[in-house]
Amino acid sequence: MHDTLKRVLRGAAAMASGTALAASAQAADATKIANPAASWDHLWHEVIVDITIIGIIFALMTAYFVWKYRRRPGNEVGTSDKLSPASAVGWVVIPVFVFLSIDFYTAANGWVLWNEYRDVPADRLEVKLESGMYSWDYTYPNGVRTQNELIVPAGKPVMLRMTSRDTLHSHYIPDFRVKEDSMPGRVTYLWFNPTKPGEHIVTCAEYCGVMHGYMAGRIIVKAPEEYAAWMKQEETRLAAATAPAEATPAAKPAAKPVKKT
Ligand SMILES: [Cu+2]
Repeated sequence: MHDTLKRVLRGAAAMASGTALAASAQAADATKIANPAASWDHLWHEVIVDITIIGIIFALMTAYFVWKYRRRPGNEVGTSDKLSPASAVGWVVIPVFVFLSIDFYTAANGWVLWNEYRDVPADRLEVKLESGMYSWDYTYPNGVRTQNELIVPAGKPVMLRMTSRDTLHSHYIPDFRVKEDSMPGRVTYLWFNPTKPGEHIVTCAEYCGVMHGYMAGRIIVKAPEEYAAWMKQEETRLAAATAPAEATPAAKPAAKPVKKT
């Protein structure tokens, strides 16, 4: 509870002043969240608890009033007390403050988490992503490229720096609770922390054309040693493909340009 209170206060401060935001972005301390998926889930559960409590209060109040003001035999005519202006205002203002405070609480928590999420851990694997109709094209720091399949090691945060070669797309990885638009002329980013080997779906979350629904990919998380072996193999393949032409004098010139994917 103490932690939550601190988060809310920080959120309120951040909402109150843009300079607080800038200061927190420049803070020297390391990334505050290790696993965005867990943090977003935590926020989601908070929202669920909030709206469940509000929902139960409303349901009980409704049931009570339905019972209290039920129709009586003999078409009884009720009498009502006159509401003073002060209590009329009170009946409006107090519930509004109670429910708005819950909204602000949730909004402040979301704000804090978003700011923390924008800080990416320094020990990350950074991969470039170019999206296009209709594929996800990943380029690793060493030049290795993959299409519609991002292979990453378990236990290391992964950051995607994204752009688009045609229109607006949105790289969505539901399992990791992260989604970010990729668009022409701008570089955006997202990050996630795959903790154990497995496969996860990638899907385009922004309608981008007639084949939008087929723009699916996969994140394949491998154990670190398996990832290293895969990467070594890809590096060898890349080196062979980009070897200088004079190294193989017998090779015929390519008939047509190799189409990059
Ligand atoms: Cu798309």
